[in-house]
Amino acid sequence: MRYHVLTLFPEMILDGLNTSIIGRAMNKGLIELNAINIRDFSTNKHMKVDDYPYGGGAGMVMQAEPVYLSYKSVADDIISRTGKKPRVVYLTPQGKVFNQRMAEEFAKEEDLIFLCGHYEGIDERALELIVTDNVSIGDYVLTGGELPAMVMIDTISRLVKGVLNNDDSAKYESFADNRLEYPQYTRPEEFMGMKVPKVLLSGDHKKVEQWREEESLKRTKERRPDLL
Ligand code: 6GU
Repeated sequence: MRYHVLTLFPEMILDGLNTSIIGRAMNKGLIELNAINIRDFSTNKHMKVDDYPYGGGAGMVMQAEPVYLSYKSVADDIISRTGKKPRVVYLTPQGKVFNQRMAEEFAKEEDLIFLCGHYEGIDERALELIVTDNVSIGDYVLTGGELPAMVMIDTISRLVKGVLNNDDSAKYESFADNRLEYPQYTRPEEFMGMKVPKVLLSGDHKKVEQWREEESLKRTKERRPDLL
């Protein structure tokens, strides 16, 4: 899986994803992360990438040209390498709300381009030319698309073969069956007077599995009844 992130803050993307499981996956070559600075494609002598909105109003709008040129710089390579146009995800609160099913769909791609906006958004003409998917990560407003892109990359990457240690752990975690995960415990057996549920110490795998299923369902009913 190759991710290409078009952004004004490439260091935010690279610094945010070089740790822990995703960092290890990059070192192992299972995923590749390419952060492209849109500002590098400004043709303005001051490296400007934004301007006032036509029609007036608050804030600045990212200009079409540097966004489009940054896209071309990666898309042309991808097309000549794979023979097909990559999906381009624009991170926007106006998009479809991201979920695990969408992550599974995106995980099938070889290359994904993420376009991160800032200020009051991006000139609609650039979006019209390049964007294939508008995606939001929830109903609240962030200052830019970088955190949402990182959220998507993290979620998609753990579905890529070899990224998680245990090949099975991707399947059995929250949302796999629209159920939340069961509670987990580790040593010691007693902490602040609280004991680990007896069944987990019993060594009876059948019983453990049954208990976990019950807890999973109980937790989902309590915390996320909307999933059932
Ligand atoms: Cl994708 N972008 C911004 N700016 N805010 C958001 C979002 C995206 N998803 C939820 N809020």
